[in-house]
Amino acid sequence: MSAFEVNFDGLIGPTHNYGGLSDGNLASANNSGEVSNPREAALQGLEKMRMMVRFGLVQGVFPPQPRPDDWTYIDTRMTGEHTAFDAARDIPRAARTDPRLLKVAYSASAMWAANAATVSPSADTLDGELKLTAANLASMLHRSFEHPTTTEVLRQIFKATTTVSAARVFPALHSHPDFGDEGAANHVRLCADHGGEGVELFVYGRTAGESTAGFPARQTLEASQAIARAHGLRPERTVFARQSRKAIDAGAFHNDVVCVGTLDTLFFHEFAFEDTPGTLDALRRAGNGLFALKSIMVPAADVPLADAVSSYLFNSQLLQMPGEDRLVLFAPTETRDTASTARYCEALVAGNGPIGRVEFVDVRQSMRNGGGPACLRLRVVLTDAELASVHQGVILDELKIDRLQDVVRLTYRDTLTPADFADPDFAVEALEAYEAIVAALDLPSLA
Ligand code: SUG
Repeated sequence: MSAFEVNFDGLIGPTHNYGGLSDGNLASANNSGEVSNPREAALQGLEKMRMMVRFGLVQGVFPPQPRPDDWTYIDTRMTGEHTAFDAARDIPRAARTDPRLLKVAYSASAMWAANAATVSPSADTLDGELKLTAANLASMLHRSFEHPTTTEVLRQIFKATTTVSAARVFPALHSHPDFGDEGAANHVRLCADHGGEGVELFVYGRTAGESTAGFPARQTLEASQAIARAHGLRPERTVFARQSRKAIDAGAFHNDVVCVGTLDTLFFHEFAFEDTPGTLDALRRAGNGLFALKSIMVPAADVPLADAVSSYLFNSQLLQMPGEDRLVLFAPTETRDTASTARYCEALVAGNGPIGRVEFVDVRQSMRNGGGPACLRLRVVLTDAELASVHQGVILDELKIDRLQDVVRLTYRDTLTPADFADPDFAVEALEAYEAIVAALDLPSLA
C-alpha cells in the first residue's frame, strides 16, 4: 500500500512564555523569566509549515490548547473550592498565593506536537488500523494535563469516534511516573518505504520503580511496552533501547534531542544510547527482510554532546523530498550558528551518505524553551484513504497559512512576561485568541 508521511505541527499558542518549568531541559532553565513574543513564535512556526508546503510535502496543524482553562482544575486542589473559573476573582488570587501554579496553568507546551502521542501506521499493526496513543507527560506538572485535550483533538482530527474511523486513538496511559510517556519524541519508525511494514524503536530512560540521580528520565520501558502491546505491533519488529544516562544528564530530556530517523536511516549521537552496538544489532535483526539499516553515528569528537544539545542538530526533521534521492536534514538555525555542527553538516552533505542536503529554519522562540523543528511536529504516516478521512480544516496550503498568520497578528501579543499572568484581562484575551484559531481551523472549541 502506498503511504506518505504527514507532519502535523502544533500551532504555538497565545500564552507562549519562558516559565522555567522543565527540570532537566537546559534551554527552559536558562531562559526562565525572559520576555517572550507569542506572536513571533506562532509566525515562525507557521513559516516553518509554509516551507514544508513549498517543499511539496503534506502539512497539517494541531490547534493550541485553551489556556488558562485548566486553571480551576488545578486551583481547586490548591484551595479546596469548586467554583467555576472567574478570571477577575481567581487570577489575582492565584498570582498572590501561588504564581508558579498560575504559570503552570498558562503553559503553552502543547505546541510540541512530538509529545502529543505515539503513532503506529496501519502497515505496522496486526489489525491494519492506524493507532495513536496520547502521551500522559506525567513527569512535568505543566505538561501532565495536556492529554485529555490532546485525546479529544486527535479524535476530532482523525475522526476516530465515528463508526467508519480510519484510526484508533487511545487515551493516555495511567498518569504515574512508572508509566511516564512522552510520545513520539522517544519513538522512531524505520522502513523501506512509508507504506510498507516497518520497525518501531522505543527509547526509554528508566524502568518503573528505578530511582535515579541527576536529571529526570521521563520515559519508562513499561510505558513503551504497554503502547507497543496496545498498538498490536509485531514483537519481532519492535525494539526497546535505553537512552544513555550521559545524554539525559547533558540535557537530552527526550531521545529526539540526540537522534532522528526515517525510512532506512538512523542519525544519532555517539552518546545517544546506553548500548549502541546492541541497539543497532537489534534494529538490524528487526528489519531483516524489510530494509538494510543505514546508520550515521556522529562522534563526540566531531560534535560534543553539549553542542548537540545547545544546537539541536538531531532535533531536525529528516525528510524525503519529492524527486530527490537523498534525504534532507531540516535543521534549526542554531545548528548553522554553532561551529562544530556547522562544520559537521558541511562534511555530511559532501560525503556519499544518505543525507544529501541541509536546510535551516528559524524557530528561535520555541528553541529557547527546548523545542526544535522536530519537537514541533508529530509524524503520521497515512495512506490516501486515511488522509481523505482526516478533518480537512487542519491540512494546510499557503492560503490557509496566510489566514492563520492574520489571526495571529490580530489576536496575539508580541511581549509577554510571566508577571503578565496576574492580569485577568490577559486570561480573557488568551482565550479569545484560542477561539479565533480553532474557528479558522473549523474545529469545535474545547474551552
Ligand atoms: O517538555 N519545554 C518542553 C520542550 C519539549 C520539546 N519536545 C521534544 N523534545 N520533543 C519540555 O521540556 C518548557 C516550558 C517552560 O519552561 O515554560 C517546556 O515545557
